[in-house]
Amino acid sequence: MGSKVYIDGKLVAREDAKISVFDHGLLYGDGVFEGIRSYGGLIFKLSEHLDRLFESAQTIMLKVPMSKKELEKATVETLKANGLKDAYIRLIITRGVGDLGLDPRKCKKASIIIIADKIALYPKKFYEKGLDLITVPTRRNLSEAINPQVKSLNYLNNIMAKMEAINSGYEEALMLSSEGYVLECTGDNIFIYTGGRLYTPPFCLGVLKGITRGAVIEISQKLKIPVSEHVMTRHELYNAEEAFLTGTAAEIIPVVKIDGRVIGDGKPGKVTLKLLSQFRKLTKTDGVKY
Ligand code: PXG
Repeated sequence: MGSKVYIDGKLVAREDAKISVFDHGLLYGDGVFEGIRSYGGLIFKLSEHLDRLFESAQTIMLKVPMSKKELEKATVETLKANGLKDAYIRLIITRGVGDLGLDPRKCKKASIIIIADKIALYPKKFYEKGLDLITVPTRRNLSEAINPQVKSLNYLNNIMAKMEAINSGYEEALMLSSEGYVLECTGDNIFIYTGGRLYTPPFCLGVLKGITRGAVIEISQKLKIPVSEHVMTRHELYNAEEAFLTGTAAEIIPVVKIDGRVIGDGKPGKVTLKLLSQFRKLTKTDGVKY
């Protein structure tokens, strides 16, 4: 059985999964998306992802031509059609077909695309040895311009940051706000652990409302580790006992060096590893079954 992609109510073969060159998703990055995972036939935090998708759409004034319930059904249908139990799911809503002008009123109907594929896991060494981050010159988008809380199809800000990290010989970039506060990485939120407490930047500074970030906060509360959403400069990061990233693809990745400063003892931290093992337990038991 070949793989199938869901486009506007139909499951089509991967080779035939095509959209118009006049779709404003392509022409202008006008649309929103989600990256979701399923683990052993359980879709992790699906309702949280659908809520975020609809919030992103509401902010960019894009009407999703389906209810959350219908989208959930379509996602399950796509996973089943692909025979995948462990998958990476990409849910995309584009503004739809318009003309060569910006005017979104020309786009009569948004398009819904659901791609389910095998998850490309990060190399094991990231988890065993930890990541080495570098701060990049490109600052995170201003909330007043393209709000980072909107998971839009325009990811150039993050791609530029990723490119700068790669050009400097690093795998991942630390992104700051225009004022120099710590925000997030190119596709992951950041946490530090210091003095018995976890700290992560608040949404209002301009970071994505990570679903994994939320799950880590939930786990920390169960483990009685206090968590604060806190404005931080790099000074706090450089002097943290532990640091880690959270994201759907990454889960929890330890950070052992930032801009040449060794974090803690330079090895993945104990609290970080504890959170990772609890997170992996959660993914095995929590989710929408299909
Ligand atoms: N910040 C940003 C900017 C993101 O794009 C996260 C944080 C983590 O959010 P979740 O909800 O996943 O915990 C993201 C999401 C990739 C990839 O290929 C990653 C994301 C989006 C698209 C692709 O690594 N990250």
